[in-house]
Amino acid sequence: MPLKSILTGLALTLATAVSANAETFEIDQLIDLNALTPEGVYRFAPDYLWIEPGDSIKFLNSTGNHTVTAIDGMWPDGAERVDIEHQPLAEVTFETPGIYGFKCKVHGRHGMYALIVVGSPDANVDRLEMTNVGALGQRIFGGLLEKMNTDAESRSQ
Ligand SMILES: [Cu+2]
Repeated sequence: MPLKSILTGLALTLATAVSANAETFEIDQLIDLNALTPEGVYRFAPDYLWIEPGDSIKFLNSTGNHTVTAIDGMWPDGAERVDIEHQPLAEVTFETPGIYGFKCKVHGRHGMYALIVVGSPDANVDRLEMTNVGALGQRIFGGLLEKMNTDAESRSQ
């Protein structure tokens, strides 16, 4: 077999392997009147995920009052912004590594925020600006970034 076709075959095998490993996750949007804390009432579930480049997330229930919206200052350079409204299901594939901050435009003031890490936080961890989320948002993102740091430590071992 000529070398070129061997290499082409290898490249195809690798591409297939990468896409075969891509995973799809789900994030639901809830109004939970039985929640124990005010910020638990309106929430993304889960509100934190670490995924790999090429993975996808299905955002559920952006109907009625919920949105899935990129937060200015908490988004990697070059990554397409997300702004989902009035859709029962929207699937987004994430390719650009970094930290992604999300809010619900309607319930952000009640603490409806989420944090997603794609691959590694390094791209924008030193440039996160949380000036747009208020004191409650900063407290919530503080907790989510702690989860991220714990994950980063366990992944580096
Ligand atoms: Cu909402």
